[in-house]
Amino acid sequence: MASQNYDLADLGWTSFFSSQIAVDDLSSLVPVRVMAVHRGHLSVAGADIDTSIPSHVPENQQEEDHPAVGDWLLIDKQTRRPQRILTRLSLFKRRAPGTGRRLQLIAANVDSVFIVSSCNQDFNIARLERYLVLAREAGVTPVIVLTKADLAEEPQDYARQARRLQPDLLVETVNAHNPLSVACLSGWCAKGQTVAFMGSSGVGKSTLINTLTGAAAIATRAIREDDDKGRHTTTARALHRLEQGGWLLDTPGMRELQITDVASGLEEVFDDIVSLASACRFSDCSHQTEPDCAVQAAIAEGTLDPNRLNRWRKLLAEEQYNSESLAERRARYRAFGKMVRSVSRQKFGNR
Ligand SMILES: Nc1nc2c(ncn2[C@@H]2O[C@H](COP(=O)(O)OP(=O)(O)OP(=O)(O)O)[C@@H](O)[C@H]2O)c(=O)[nH]1
Ligand SMILES: [Mg+2]
Ligand SMILES: [Zn+2]
Repeated sequence: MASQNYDLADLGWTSFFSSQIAVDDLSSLVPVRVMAVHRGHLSVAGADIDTSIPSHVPENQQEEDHPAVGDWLLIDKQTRRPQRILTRLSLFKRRAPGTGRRLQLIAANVDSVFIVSSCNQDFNIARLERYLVLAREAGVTPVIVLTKADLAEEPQDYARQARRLQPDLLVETVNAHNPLSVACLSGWCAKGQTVAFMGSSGVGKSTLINTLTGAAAIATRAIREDDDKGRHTTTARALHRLEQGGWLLDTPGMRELQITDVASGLEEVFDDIVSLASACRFSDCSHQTEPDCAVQAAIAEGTLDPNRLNRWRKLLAEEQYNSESLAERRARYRAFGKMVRSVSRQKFGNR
């Protein structure tokens, strides 16, 4: 980040954060915003502060207690050690891929999110729904940004499909290289506002940020795209400053976005199915073969797409699996083991 003197309001500081600090705190502590998270250190900015501090986190700390990009921290004026993370206005997180499947923080204190996809084979309704669930859960306004409109025959076909996902959903099609084309996005990037960019690798997140900031500051993928399959051009999460005062948060494309703790986000994005389900005869209807199932009735009438029902089922199952604590999962397995033992006892008798 270019070294400049911002005041706290420039950085997105509001009464939501100032109300969390006591007068006593301010004698020894000072608020800073996390601009970028690197291995072992954090770039932070505050009033007359633009520096790098160690990101040492005490052991046994929950993942959510780690600083994420966008966080507001109170740091010690003398030692510069982080003392406290202020309560977040919003938080994006996912279940990291791989064996540990630990929680991974993506961004904090974001006001809106640009869900970026391209008008080509990257366009995928299920993936858009997944990001939408995350945004609604975080209470952040989503805007679907469809890039590479200049390369598509009928970019409006993609926009139409995206708009069908939710009533009132904001959808823009752009050529990410063209400043006039991306001008439609500047409304979300006003002073003190933070916009996160999310979407698969290669869709043009960094290109969009370069065009919006008017600088070719961030590396974007070179032209020979096919050679680069699966390689991420952006590797860190960092905030970039806009001339007009907003903050753009670039993130690396995520190959796997496992959702967790998003029950209410799911209900919002799929509220059509949820409200149908409330009219089913059985409150625990599985919407498969039960009589008087309002969901199956809507499918029969052609008002609900069966694929949408399947996508909802899949996300719901994933959400439940990922959100279950280890203790809950053990209890479930134990109960299952007990049930199996009792069934085999009834069947075969106690031998
Ligand atoms: N013609 C055209 N090319 C685009 C557009 N948007 C992005 N590109 C190109 O697509 C490639 C990938 O863009 P990037 O901005 O690096 O993609 P990214 O989303 O930041 O990718 P990661 O950092 O890997 O997550 C680059 O070669 C861009 O020039 C667009 O709207 N039109
Ligand atoms: Mg990038
Ligand atoms: Zn039903």
